[in-house]
Amino acid sequence: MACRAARPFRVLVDMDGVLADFEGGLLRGFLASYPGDPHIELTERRGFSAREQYRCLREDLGDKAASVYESPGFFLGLDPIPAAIEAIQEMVQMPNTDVFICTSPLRRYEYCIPEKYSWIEKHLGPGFVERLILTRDKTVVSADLLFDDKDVVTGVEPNPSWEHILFSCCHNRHLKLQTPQRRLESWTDDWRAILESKRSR
Ligand code: DGP
Ligand code: MG
Repeated sequence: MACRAARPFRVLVDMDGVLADFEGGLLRGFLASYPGDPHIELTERRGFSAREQYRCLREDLGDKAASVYESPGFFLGLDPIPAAIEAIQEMVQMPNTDVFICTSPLRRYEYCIPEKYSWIEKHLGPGFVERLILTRDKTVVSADLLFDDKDVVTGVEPNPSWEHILFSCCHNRHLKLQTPQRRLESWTDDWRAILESKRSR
């Protein structure tokens, strides 16, 4: 019987909150568009949905927050998360390692989707565009690791193949993890050790 070689180690890296600073861009855009309204400082952000937290602050603010990230230019204009570009460039060079960027588009996708492609090309180069996976359900994508700032990543697959590493972001910093869930504080932290420990399991 023919033996199949083991496939390369596969890593999924989320985009918003992990590579691209969605929260910083939202606050900057909100302050520029609605200077007279109350806003939520990044240190006060709680929960994945900024729209929901703004709505709780005042009913009309949820839609105003959404209008910021649904505007043309929002996704393309996001700053990279510190050290993210360097980390992903290094990760992709690692032997026996496949890296993909796995991100969920907005339901109102008309600006979001093309701008996500353009952002990757702008910050990581045209070759990286081949690595972009857009899906509303990350559980159906198979991999060894998923770096993602969303505290709970769910979908139709109850047992995703990847281990979710929670990437720290203003909205999840206060959360206490359930063991054995692991966290990466930033791209200057030891992400290489996480890959190595998973590889050797
Ligand atoms: P992820 O791939 O998990 O990083 O998801 C990012 C997507 O979620 C991106 O399209 C923006 C969207 N998103 C982020 N915050 C909110 C929010 O407060 N409300 C809604 N509806 N979408 C949000
Ligand atoms: Mg994210």
